[in-house]
Amino acid sequence: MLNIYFAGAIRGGRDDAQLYAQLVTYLKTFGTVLTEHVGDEGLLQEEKSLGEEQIFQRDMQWLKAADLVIAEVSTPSLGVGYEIGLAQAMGKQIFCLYRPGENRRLSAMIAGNPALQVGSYTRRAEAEKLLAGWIEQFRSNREAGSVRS
Ligand code: 6K6
Repeated sequence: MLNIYFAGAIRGGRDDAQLYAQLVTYLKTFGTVLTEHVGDEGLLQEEKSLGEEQIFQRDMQWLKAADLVIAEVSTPSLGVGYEIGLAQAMGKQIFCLYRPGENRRLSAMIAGNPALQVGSYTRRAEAEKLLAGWIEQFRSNREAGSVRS
């Protein structure tokens, strides 16, 4: 079973919250999504009862436990950028989904980072296709022993 860490903007902005929820639902067909709250307003409200440090410590534990990290990076977020950097330092496989928009451009720290796989999409179905392809690739690399488990 795969442990998936899904990252998406929280304080960075919740414009894509519904999309995160849909992507989390899709990802749950492949494994356990450790960070379901990122797409769930109800769960996120519960998170408010946790202190900031508790949130940080718990998310770090989940990041360590994750097999792969999927970040939706269309809404710029300090937290998501930080999670991506840490995941890279931990040697995790990281896949970034980006929806180009008129008034934004993806940070060069993500777009120019050869350690990340960044996929652009317009519609959710395209994002899901990218996810399915990445997860398939991750699984076959893991079976071949080229990715640590
Ligand atoms: C509830 C309402 C507002 O804030 C909360 C509780 N906060 C968080 N709960 C869980 N994970 C969080 C929280 N804040 C940030 N994160 C982590 O950072 C998530 O894993 C997201 O991927 C990322 C979002 O960072 P920001 O900078 O956009 O908040």
